[in-house]
Amino acid sequence: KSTLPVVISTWDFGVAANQAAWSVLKNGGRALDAVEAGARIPEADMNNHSVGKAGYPDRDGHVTLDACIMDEQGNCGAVAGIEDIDHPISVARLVMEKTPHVMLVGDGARQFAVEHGFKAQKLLTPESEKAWKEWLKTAKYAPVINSENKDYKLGNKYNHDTIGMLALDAKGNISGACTTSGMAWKLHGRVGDSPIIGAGLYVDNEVGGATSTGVGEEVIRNVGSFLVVELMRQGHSPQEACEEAVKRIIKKKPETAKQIQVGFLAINKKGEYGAYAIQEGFSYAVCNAENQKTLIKGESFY
Ligand code: SD4
Repeated sequence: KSTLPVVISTWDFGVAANQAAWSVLKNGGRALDAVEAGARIPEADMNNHSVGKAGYPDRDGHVTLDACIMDEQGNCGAVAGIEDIDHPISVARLVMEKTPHVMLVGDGARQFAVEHGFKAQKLLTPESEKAWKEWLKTAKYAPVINSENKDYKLGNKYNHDTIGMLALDAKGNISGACTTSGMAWKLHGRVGDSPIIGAGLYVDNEVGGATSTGVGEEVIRNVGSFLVVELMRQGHSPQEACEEAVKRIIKKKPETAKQIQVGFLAINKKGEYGAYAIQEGFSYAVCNAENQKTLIKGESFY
């Protein structure tokens, strides 16, 4: 488990994303470049309705995207509620590298992206629009545990959600990326955990990195990814740290936790990794020199 470089990412679609990250890592490339390249894959995937283009819209029909990125030096950048821009992870990186800020939101983020050469385009696809109109008939906002959970099968590429990715490069440096269209049918303006440093993603190059997926409100409440990294700092393995963070979420709101999904994924400096979720159905992908397309069924509390 300790071969470097290595890249891990959430859900089944992480397998394809890892391949793009691997093409950077295998040539001695930087973890930061790897996670950006990897996160762009589901962002561009038209069959993926939870990340980037073709993501499901909010209650009012706007596709609003959230993303963040963090490197081995503690540099970080994020965008939240950005519209019309298909690669929010790359905008987040530009916020990190070209501004003195960490996060841009809404119109400001969009404007910044356009100024840096991103093309404004409609992200709502006819298919997503149709699903939204279907939802409007009842307009019941109830987060599903895992999208299509009923039919959950490992290897079902589109069974979910946010992509969180963590890479450890040949030099031993860690970076992470997280990108999503957020919970489908959310209130306009709602921001989840995914663009929030410490919640959806955290990297500390002395210790390791962590990322999350699922109902962002519970992750924010517990500063989830930061918690996982701090637990690793205290000596826990990535697996133990993810388990402890999930248990913390359950302990704080046991009734809520029964109804929702939250999953954490973590890696440490040695390249050991682990994951844990509240509910079954979580999966993550691992890619290193020995095995490029590993997909692992995440353990869960329930
Ligand atoms: C959010 N964590 O916006 C993200 C989306 C997700 O299951 O992973 N949904 O809360």
